[in-house]
Amino acid sequence: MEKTWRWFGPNDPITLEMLRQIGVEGIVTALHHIPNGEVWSLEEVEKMKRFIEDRGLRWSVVESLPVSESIKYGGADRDLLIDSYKESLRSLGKAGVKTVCYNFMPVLDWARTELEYPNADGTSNLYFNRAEFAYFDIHILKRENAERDYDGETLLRMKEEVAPRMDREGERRLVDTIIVKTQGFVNGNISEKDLNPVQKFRELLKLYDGIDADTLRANMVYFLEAIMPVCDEYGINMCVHPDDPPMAILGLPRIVTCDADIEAFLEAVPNPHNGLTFCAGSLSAGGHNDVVALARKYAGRTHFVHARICNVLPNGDFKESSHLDPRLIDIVATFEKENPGVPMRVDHAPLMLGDEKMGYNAGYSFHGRMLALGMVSGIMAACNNLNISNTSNS
Ligand code: DNO
Repeated sequence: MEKTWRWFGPNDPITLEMLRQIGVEGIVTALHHIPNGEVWSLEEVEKMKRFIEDRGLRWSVVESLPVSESIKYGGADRDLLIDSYKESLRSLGKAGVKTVCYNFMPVLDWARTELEYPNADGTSNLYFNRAEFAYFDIHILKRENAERDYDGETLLRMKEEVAPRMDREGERRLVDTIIVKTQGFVNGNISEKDLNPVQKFRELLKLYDGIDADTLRANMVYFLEAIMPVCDEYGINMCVHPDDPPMAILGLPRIVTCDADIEAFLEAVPNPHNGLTFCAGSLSAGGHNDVVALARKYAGRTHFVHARICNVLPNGDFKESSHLDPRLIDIVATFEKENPGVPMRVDHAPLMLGDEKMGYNAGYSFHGRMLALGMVSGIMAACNNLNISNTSNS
């Protein structure tokens, strides 16, 4: 796999010069300064590409070219927004940047309740506490009938463990984590500048009143069919990011959560440019997914790999596991065998050795990711040098 790294542009405190020193080959980035829905001009794309190439690297993947909410819920202006999307794809195609990651998650991109969950060794990780999430949904967002979406055990834990320790500061922190810090830098719906993020979030949720999974799926197919001719013309590979976590949340439909979902969108638009971002971490956050088997099944339709993996606890909480988790070793071996040229980036590594003081975007530490990249590079080298490969499926 090509070793890539998510870099947030010229203002990222982690510089391209630093990345060259640690063995990064390709850059994953976006034109973060352009608001969602606006066209990425050829000039802007080329400027970013030059910036990267002048420093001895290449722009391998766009993460993300965001899909506007209106395209997802099928708003009146969706065709106009799809036209802008196609225009941005043309700019990327002309500049030769040909792998584009996006997602089709309504409103909320990825969800965590804690950004610095302490590990025994002094590092910290991202964590999803189901009972805290239920508290956010039921007591902060006050979503109608929200209780119905949680099992009895989670509701009990919310009442007995979470509610007694929640105060104004705890609630503020939860809101900040769930809808500001994890979202601000990835999807643009809510930013640090919003004074009342909860109210804004409620309004965003309302856009999806009456939109079920089938409608969302039809809207995704509509979008993909509209953009495929541009992808064919320029050889652009689209790769949808799985839903994180891979299940319906906050009453919103989610449609890239499991084997059947992946099969459905690949079959609905059977064009090789319609593919998957194999985010092992997102898929493994649902106990229903056998992520190792999914890698074997979909390696050929994968255009981009996110290397990380989660452990789901018996109560439904999940946390990031080590990049040396045996499942991840198996997945890396699969891709090295089945799709060796695919770009791969490590993801959601721990905060360690001073990372926590640097104000990095949540999940995007330097030392933690550097260590993770070292681990994954080691797995790759072992697979290739010792000729270890997954033979169980061949
Ligand atoms: C979180 C990321 C996601 C991802 C988008 C792709 O850390 O993996 O935000 O970039 O869903 O569109």
